[in-house]
Amino acid sequence: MERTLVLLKPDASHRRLVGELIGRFERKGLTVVGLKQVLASKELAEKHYEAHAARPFYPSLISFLTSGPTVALVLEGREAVAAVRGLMGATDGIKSPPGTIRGDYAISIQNNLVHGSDSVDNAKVEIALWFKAEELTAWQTTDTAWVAG
Ligand code: IDP
Ligand code: MG
Repeated sequence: MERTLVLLKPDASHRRLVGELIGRFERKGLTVVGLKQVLASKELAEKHYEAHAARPFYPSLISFLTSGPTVALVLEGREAVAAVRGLMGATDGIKSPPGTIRGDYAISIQNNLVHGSDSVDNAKVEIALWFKAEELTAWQTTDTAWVAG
């Protein structure tokens, strides 16, 4: 089954939306196989967003990701990468449609509450960056067989 990395970024913690956002992913049908609260170091934040290192907003983005606790999750399910990206919506909260997490809760481009891996390959790299193998739980919900492959 496919896995993806989700980060509830520090604005989710500051705005006390962590439970609400985890609930959205659970209600969709995704399974939590990893979950922890992390106060990201500058090094971890820089590595996570290294693809954006040349962008003008990069220094601000690193300050943001280190400005409070991040809740990191590994979610599993059928097409988990696409499922999470759909629930997140567009990067800019204003352009993200209502019904998506960013469309419902974000007005900012930078402070947009959630990160989700954008491909299966990147998910593998990002999961390894944020989690040790022993922090992940291999398990299946009783309704797993109801979801066609
Ligand atoms: P994504 O999170 O929707 O995949 P990316 O383009 O990968 O968006 O950008 C990573 C993160 O960088 C965004 O989630 C957002 O926090 C921040 N970001 C992206 N573009 C801008 C911008 O133009 N100004 C400020 N921050 C930005
Ligand atoms: Mg991205």
